[in-house]
Amino acid sequence: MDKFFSLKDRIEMALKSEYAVSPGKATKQQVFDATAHTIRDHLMPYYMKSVDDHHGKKNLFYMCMEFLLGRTLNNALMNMGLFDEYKEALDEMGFDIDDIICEEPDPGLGNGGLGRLAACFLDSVASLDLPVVGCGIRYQNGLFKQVIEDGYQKEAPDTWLSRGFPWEIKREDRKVEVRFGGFVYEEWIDGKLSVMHTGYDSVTAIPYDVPIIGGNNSSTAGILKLWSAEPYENFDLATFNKGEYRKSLKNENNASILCRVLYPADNHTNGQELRLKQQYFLCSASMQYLVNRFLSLGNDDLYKLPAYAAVHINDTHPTLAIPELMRILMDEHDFAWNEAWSICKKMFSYTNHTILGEALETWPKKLMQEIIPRIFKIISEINERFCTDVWNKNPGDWSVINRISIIHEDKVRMANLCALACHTVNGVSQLHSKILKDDVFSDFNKLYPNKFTGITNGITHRRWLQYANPALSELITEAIGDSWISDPERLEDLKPFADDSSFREKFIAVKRTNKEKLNKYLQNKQGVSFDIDSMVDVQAKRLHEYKRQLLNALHILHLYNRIVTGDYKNMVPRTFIFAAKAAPGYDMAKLIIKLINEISVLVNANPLARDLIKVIFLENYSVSSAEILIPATDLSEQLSTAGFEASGTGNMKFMMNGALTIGTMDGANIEISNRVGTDDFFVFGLKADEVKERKTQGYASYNICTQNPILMAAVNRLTDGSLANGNLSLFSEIKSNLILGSHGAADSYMVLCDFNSYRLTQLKVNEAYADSHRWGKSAIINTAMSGFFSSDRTIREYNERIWNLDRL
Ligand code: 26Q
Repeated sequence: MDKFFSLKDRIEMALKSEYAVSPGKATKQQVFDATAHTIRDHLMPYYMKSVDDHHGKKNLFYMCMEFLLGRTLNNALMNMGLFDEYKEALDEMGFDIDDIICEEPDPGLGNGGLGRLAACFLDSVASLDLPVVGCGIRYQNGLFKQVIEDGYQKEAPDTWLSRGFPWEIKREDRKVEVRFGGFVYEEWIDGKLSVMHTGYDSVTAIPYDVPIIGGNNSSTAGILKLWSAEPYENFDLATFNKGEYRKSLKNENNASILCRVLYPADNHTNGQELRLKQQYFLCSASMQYLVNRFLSLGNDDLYKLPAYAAVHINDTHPTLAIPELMRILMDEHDFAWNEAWSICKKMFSYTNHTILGEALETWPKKLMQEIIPRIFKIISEINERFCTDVWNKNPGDWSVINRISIIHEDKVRMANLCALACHTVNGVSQLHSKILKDDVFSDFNKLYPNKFTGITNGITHRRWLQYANPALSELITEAIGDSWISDPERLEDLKPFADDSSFREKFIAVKRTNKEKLNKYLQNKQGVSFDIDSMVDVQAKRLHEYKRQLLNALHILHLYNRIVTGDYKNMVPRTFIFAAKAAPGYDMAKLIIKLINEISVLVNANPLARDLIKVIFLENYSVSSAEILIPATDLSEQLSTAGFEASGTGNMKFMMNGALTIGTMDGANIEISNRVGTDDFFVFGLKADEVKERKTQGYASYNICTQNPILMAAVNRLTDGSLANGNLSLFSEIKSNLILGSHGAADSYMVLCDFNSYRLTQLKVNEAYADSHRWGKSAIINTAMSGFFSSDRTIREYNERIWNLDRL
C-alpha cells in the first residue's frame, strides 16, 4: 500500500496521531481503532471505483429499516486478502489479531432475520459485482443489549457509536431536506394546478456511506447508505436571535430524536408516531437522492428513470418510497398523475417477510394525515383510482373492495399498497410464497397472477462458514479444493466423504475444537461451562411464541422427570443452549426467558440430572456470538408452528456448519429437509395445512394434555413449586395459556398438540447421537447440501427474475 512505511509503522503512526500513545502503552481498543484507520486506506479505492462504476448502469436501491451488519474487521481483511499481513504486523507489535477483532463494537442495527438477511444480501451483491445501494438509518442506538438479572431479561442501551464508526464516510455533499407536518392545499397558478405545502417542520438528512467489501476477488464495494438526521440549518440561529429559544431548540430535538433508536419489536407493529417518521425519513431522503443523482449525472429525461434505477422494498416498512417518488415527480418535476404512476410501477418490487397478522403493517389515517399530509393525499388518490378500477371489473362486489383497498375504515394498509404498486411481490421460501398467493394476497393474485414469485432466502457462506469456522473451511478445502468458495454448490463434492471414516473423524474433531472455543467464551462471559462430549443442542433466535421455545422447555422438564424417576438408561448427555432476545414490551416472551433460566437452576441443582442435561441461557445474542455458537452446534432446533415462520435463516447457518436439524415442515426447513433427505433431518409435528385444519375444527388442548400423563407431568412442573424457589404462581399464566387459553383460544401455537411427536423424534435424535459414525455422516451431508442456501444463489435469482442489473 505504502512504499515507504511498513504496515506496523502505519498502525503505530495512527496510534500516535489519534491517541498520542506508543504501542507499548496502547490499549487493545486503541489498537483496534488504529488498525481500522489503516484499513480505511485500503477500502477507499474499492469505494471510489464503485461510486464511479455505478454511473451509466442501472442501480438497485435496496430499502430496509434494518441492516444487521455484525463486525467488519475480520470480514473485510479476509475478503481483501489482507488477513495474514495484518496478523503478522499485529504480532510484531505484541498483539493477537483475534483479540483485536473482538474489540470492535458489533453494530446491531437490526432485530433479527430481516435485518441480517439485508446484511447477507449486501455481502453477496458486492461479491457478484452488482450495482446496489442499500439505504437504511444510522440509528444512534441499535438493538438493546440484553442483561439477565435473576433470570429476567433487562434491557440496556446499545452504544455502538460512542467511539465512532471507522468504516463510514460522511457525505455532507449529498444532504437533503425532509419535511414533516404542515398543511397542503391546491392552487391554480398561471392556469396550472399546483400543490402547496406550508407550515411544515424540516430536518436535514445526511448520508453516511459504508463500503461493503465482497469476496470473490471483487474489485468493487457494495454501498450502504445510512441516513442520519440533523437539525435543519444546524441550529436555527435566526430564530434563536429573535428570542424564540424554545422553537429553535425544538427543531434541534426533533432532529436528534428521529434516528435515536431502532424499534426493538420484530414481527409486531404498534403504530408509533416516531416509527412512522423514521420510515418516511428513510424513504424521502433515499428517493430524493435517487432523483438528484440521476439529474446530476447529466440526465434530464425523468421518463428514463426506470432504466437507471430499481427500488426494492424490504417488507412494508419502506413502502412510503412509492408515494414519495410520486410526490417528487409530480410536485417538483411537473409530471401528470398517469405519467408518474407508470414510471413508479416499473421501478418498485417488494419482498414480504411475515404472515403473522400482528406484523402486517397498518397506520391510522389520522396519524398519517398529520405527519405526512401530502403523502397521505397521494395514497388516498392511489386508493380511489384502484378501487374504481376494481369496482368496474367486479361491479357490485363490495367484499373484494373491502379486502384489497389500501385505505380501509380508519387504517392505511401498507401491504396492499405494495401489492398494487410493485411489479413483483416475492416470498422468502416455497411454502411462504404459496401462502402469500393462496391466502394473504389471494385477491391480488387473481387480479395480477404474474406478479407473484418466490425466492428462497440465503446466507453468506463467506461470513457464516469460511470465516466463522476456519477449521472446517480448511478441512473442506483439503478434501475437495477451494472452488466451493466462489461456487458454494460445489460443497456437494463432500458427499462421498461422508462414508470415509478418516474424514469423518476429522470432521468430528473440528466440531470438538469449536465446542472448546464456545466453552471458553461462555466461561469468560458468563462463568458457565459445559461438558465438551455432550451433544450441543441449540435454539437461537428471537423469542416469540410462534417459534416455540416453550416446546423445547417443556421437553427438558420431561427429561428431568425421566431422570428423577430413574428412567435414563441410554440417555445421551446434552447441553441445551438457548439464546434469545424478547421485545421489551412482550411480557409473555420475557416470562418464557425467566422460565428457561429457572429450568436451568432446577436441572443444575440436581446431582443426577446435571450429569445428563445442562441448560444454559446465552445472554445478549448477537451476530458476533452467533459466529461462535453456530460452528459448535450439534443439533439445531427449528420448532415454529408450521405455517408461521416465513423462512428462517438461522436454520441455514446451522446446517452449513454441520449441525443436524430437528424441525417442523415450515419455511425453509422444508427445503433443507428435501435436500438432505429424511435420514439426516428430524421432522416432527403437524404440517401447515393440518395446523389450519385443526384450528378451524376448534382444537381442545386441554384434552390432549389430560390424556397424556407424560405431557401432563411436564406441564405440572410449571406450577407445582419445583421452579423459582417454590413459587407456585409465577408461571401459572404460561400454563393457563396452554390449557385454558386467553380470549377463548388455548395454546394458539399448538405446543401441546405437537409435544408427543417432538418427544418421540427427540428419542430418535438421542439414538442417532449415540452412534458417532452415523451422526458424523449426517453432519457431513448437511454441510455438503448447504450450498444452495448461499445468498449468492438468492441474489442471482433476484437479479434474473426481478432487478435485471448488469454487472459492474
Ligand atoms: C414494524 C413496524 C413497527 C415496528 C417494527 C416493525 C417490524 C420490525 C421488524 C416488523 C417486523 C420485523 C422483522 C421481521 C423479520 O425479521 N422477519 C423474518 O424475516 C426473515 C428473513 O426473510 C425470515 O427468515 C423469518 O422467517 C421472518 O420471521
